Amino acid sequence: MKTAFITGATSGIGRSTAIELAKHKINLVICGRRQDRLDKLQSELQEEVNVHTLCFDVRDKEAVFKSIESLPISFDSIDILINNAGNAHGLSSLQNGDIDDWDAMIDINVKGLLYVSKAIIPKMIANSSGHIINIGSIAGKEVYPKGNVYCASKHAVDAINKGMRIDLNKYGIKVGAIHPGLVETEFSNVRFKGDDTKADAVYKGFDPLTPEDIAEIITFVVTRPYHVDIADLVVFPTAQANSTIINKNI
Ligand code: NDP
Ligand code: 8X3
Repeated sequence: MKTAFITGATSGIGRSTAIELAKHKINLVICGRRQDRLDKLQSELQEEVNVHTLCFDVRDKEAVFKSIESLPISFDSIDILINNAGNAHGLSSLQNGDIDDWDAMIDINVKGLLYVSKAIIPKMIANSSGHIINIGSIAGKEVYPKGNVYCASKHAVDAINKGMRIDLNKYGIKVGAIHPGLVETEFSNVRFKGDDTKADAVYKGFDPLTPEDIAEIITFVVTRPYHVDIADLVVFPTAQANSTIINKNI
């Protein structure tokens, strides 16, 4: 049985991916900062597969490496890494931007992804196999008004994804990114700092993607035969044409 390591499994896309991969009998290491949610998900899934929880902040370099080193032997060999933890913090013009929000987005979405990858890649190289899925965003392909630093962080994920694939290719490790458009999760609650009215408005008037939609796509990607590497995938809800054009009448 394979083992998948999922960051950001306490909510949204990461949580749904854990549920979907469990249906495919893939053992799980689920990560996040909220241990109560990790425990709940573990108890929901552990009848189907083996589940280990790791509670750490991806910004904390030392905690990332210590947590991953602490994995019991039965979870030590990671076949699939899903670099999903991330969020937007704020939506402001650059001149009005909050420096703490910038730090959070760069530290979590970019540096956190790198730390986790750095801790896991040596195990994949030693096994000459592995599959890394980086969750980017349409914000990594386009820049939209007031998206500045979040878009920059996701453009960085796009570049890191491409760089990883070049560097890991010779070890037989697959690398690919999935770039969703609007997915209804806790993403906008985090972006708008708990303002549910603002968050809900983002998904009103059209059918957004669900986290299950993305989880099914991730599952499709990681269950392809070895010779198939889905390298880069943009996924929109049908009502969305690009990062700014959303048909709210359909
Ligand atoms: P959610 O807010 O629902 O989930 C975010 C997850 O990331 C949570 O499990 C959270 O766990 C984890 N996380 C956030 N900060 C940290 C941190 N410092 N350390 C460890 N874990 C952290 O949002 P989504 O599911 O939507 O987001 C998942 C990914 O998808 C993100 O990378 C996001 O940028 C991307 N994305 C989302 C889109 C959307 O429209 N929703 C579209 C395109 C991309 P905890 O708080 O427990 O630490
Ligand atoms: C999340 C999608 O358009 O809100 O990455 O930035 S968007």
